[in-house]
Amino acid sequence: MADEFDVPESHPRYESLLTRHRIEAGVEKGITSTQGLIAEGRGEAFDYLLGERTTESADEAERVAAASLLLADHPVFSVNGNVAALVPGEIVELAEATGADIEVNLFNRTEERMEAIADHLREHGASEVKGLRADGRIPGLDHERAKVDADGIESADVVVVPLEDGDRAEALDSMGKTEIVIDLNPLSRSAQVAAVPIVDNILRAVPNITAHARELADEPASTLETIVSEFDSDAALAAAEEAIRHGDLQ
Ligand code: PTJ
Repeated sequence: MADEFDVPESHPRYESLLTRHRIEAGVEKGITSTQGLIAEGRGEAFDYLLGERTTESADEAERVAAASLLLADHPVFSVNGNVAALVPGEIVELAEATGADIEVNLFNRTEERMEAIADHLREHGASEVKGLRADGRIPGLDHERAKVDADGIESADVVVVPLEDGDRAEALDSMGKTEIVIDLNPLSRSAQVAAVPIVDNILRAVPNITAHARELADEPASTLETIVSEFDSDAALAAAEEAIRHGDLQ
């Protein structure tokens, strides 16, 4: 299939077709798991119901995420097989804009896939990719899924966990991390435990967090703290659910 994608941007389903193409290419390249195809289908259904747009409340959550990352002592962006296939270059830009580390963390961990994802991220400009050392642990998870880097996710104060499995999101929450979750399903456990749930397609969410981070970069800490403290995660989840259940489909 290679990397070419011939659909014109004017196509009404351009973004959804591009997403499918990237996920399929990710599977072929050994980056994305076959379960990732199923996760993609589920996300696509929610995105369709949302109107395939960034809602006002998601945009607000993305601004809060940017403020939270800028305030963090040690922010880390966690990357799985779907995330690496969908937004590799965009993650590198976000990491640069916020000073975050990038760490590969897989639900179905194999050394081959860890290496393939790290290589893929380096090809897209990442200078350092964590996760391969695996000298830290997330308590409460089985051995393979608990593996993290001691100087990465284990010691992070703020973690971005997109398209995350609910068990791991809960375990990270129990470790006291501030979690920023990107997930199109507002009812998923990951979104429910997040300090900052972002109900948006990762394709739109990551570049928008970066844009907010660039805009907020020179603001004093007090302004960023106000943005974070005024955020209501329950209201954000309720707004997303309302948009999905009762939004106008075009
Ligand atoms: O690469 P691995 O081994 O770490 O595995 C990754 C997957 C995604 C397969 C694994 O974490 C998994 O099974 O996840 P779940 O439990 O299916 O959850 C994925 C969530 O992401 C679901 O709630 C989907 O609705 C959501 N999702 C899927 N695609 C997108 C999305 N959210 C935002 N943007 C998307 N493009």
